[in-house]
Amino acid sequence: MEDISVPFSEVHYLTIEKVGNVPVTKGNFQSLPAHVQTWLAQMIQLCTPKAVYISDGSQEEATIVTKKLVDYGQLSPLKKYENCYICRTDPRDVARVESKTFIVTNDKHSSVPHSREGAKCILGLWMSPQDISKELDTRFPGCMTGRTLMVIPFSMGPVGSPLSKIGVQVTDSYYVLLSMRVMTRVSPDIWRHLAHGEEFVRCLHSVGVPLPAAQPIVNNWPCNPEKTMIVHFPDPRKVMSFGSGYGGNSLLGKKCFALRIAGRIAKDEGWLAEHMLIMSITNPKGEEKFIAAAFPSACGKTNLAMLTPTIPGYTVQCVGDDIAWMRFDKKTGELRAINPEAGFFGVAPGTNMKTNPNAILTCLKNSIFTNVGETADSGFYWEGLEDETPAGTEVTSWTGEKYKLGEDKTKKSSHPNARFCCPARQCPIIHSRWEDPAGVPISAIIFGGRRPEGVPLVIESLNWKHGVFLASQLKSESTAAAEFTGKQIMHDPFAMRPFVGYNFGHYIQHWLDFEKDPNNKLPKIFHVNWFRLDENNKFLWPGFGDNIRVLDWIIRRVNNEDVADVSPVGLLPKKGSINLDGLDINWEKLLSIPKDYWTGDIEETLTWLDGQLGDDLPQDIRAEIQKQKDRISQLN
Ligand code: TSX
Ligand code: MN
Repeated sequence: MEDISVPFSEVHYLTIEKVGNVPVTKGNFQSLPAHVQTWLAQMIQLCTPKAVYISDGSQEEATIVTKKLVDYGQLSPLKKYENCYICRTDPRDVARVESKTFIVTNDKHSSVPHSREGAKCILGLWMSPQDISKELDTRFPGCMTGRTLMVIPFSMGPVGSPLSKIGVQVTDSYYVLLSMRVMTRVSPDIWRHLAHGEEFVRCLHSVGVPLPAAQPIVNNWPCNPEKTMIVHFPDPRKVMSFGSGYGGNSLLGKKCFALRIAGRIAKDEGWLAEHMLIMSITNPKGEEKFIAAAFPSACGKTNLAMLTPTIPGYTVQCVGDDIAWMRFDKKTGELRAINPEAGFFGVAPGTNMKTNPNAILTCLKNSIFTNVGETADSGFYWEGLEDETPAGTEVTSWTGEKYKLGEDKTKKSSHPNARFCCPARQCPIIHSRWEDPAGVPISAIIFGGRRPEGVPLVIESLNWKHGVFLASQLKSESTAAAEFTGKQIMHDPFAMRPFVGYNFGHYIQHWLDFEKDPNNKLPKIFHVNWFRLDENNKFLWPGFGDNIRVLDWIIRRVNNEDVADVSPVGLLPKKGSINLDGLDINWEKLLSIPKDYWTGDIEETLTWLDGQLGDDLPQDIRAEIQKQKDRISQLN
């Protein structure tokens, strides 16, 4: 199979720049900062590409690369929209692979907690530097043979903001180049910000298929599933990812950098890198508040980030849908947040003009769709779009199967983890300050889970420590995005279980420590559950746009309105304090705290946290658990 690389072929061979014996087909290697050159030269020597290409992130570049990928057959245009493309992957490469995601440090317990014997730690995988070296030595040497090594300079966060961080990704995937352009800020300006030897996160990625390929390439999607491995080195701020071209495995700015590596940097520097959306809510009085919210997968985080309120007079604006970098302002004490990303990489199935019109409107141009279906008129299609697509429409599924909508209900158009990748600036409700280098001030932090039983619509924490406890015991009915299937309630503390780059006990302690600085204006912490069921398995809460009613109550609490009552599990809304106009809600069932359920749940939480974290579970959290136990025992 031919390499599709080297967009610029008409170069004068005699004048072409070389690194070692490898030609540079775009960009000027010698002009890069010296410490970047040093690292790149090592990567080039390791991966032995046939050419080096320095990306400038421009539209011209994207147009050329896109055409190459269309000619190769990895992308095809969705002609119904402007500059949109569909991509179908090798069906073996469709999601993040947690079992192959490692954190490497000299000391095991700076990466993972001292789990109790017999408890399998699911809060990160550690490997020793010696063992990982052996693994990497069987993968990276020569891995780009016959391919082009691309160099992508990017910023997480607005270029030049004091809250932003710089990375450079090396990759042999053009799909990654195009996606990184959407999800991060790729620009030659980055080089100026590294001109004085400034730190950057070193990201190396290879699909792991040197040419000629040893094995058949499926769907024109080179990957190496047997050897996939995503490796983090938090101390030297490095990521090495091999074998997968998909999402979080390959767009290294996102989960690898902005959560795992940045989380560790944040611990060292005294800030927070969290799996949170950022949104603003303006009430009918014109008062605006920003909130951050963390949910495990399959809870509709992107839908909440772009909510369309059902009650008049409220406005929601979106700052980000996945990651928040936050720090307490030294002067004012406010918690200020930026969205380090520049795009949305959202789960497509379930997204439609009812559940999330703003997401649909965001991805009608300049977007890439991966593992979705395609309609005969060259549009996208996925499960959830039934009501917006005429029955009888012919669909080609992500696996290439053709069928007519409505004829065979067992046919699936899309992989459950199919994604849209679109620029955030196209979102109709993107906040005017979404790229404010100073960030936005956060008034409340919300945690949520998919909890079919026992857990009320909303709980306010009693105080900061109790809030950190609420986040530590976060659980949710399981997800489509990870490799776990079946309906189980899984622990996902802080919605960070797959994304923490260091010892989870230290992570919880880091959160607790923010209380120690009296200058910090600590936001109130809440827990929400849109997913409680009644005895007939019917949702007790309409969710979606009606969630504004809960957000409104949360903002009242931020303003210290007297609308909450103390309960053993936290503060609950007083009856009548949530606007339920026009809804038919069973308040008692939605807000009840059944003693049996909570008695069992707190016991299970303690067992789980103690098993996972052992002596790394902070004493403050043990104390919160004991206090909550005592309060629950007094329930009727
Ligand atoms: O995203 C969701 N949100 C948050 C929206 C801002 N979903 C979809 C979850 C999968 C990603 C929800 N599903 C929400 C919700 O608040 N609530 C539910 C559960 C639900 C589903 C359908 C109905 C009601 C609740 N519809 C009817 O009862 C008609
Ligand atoms: Mn996420």
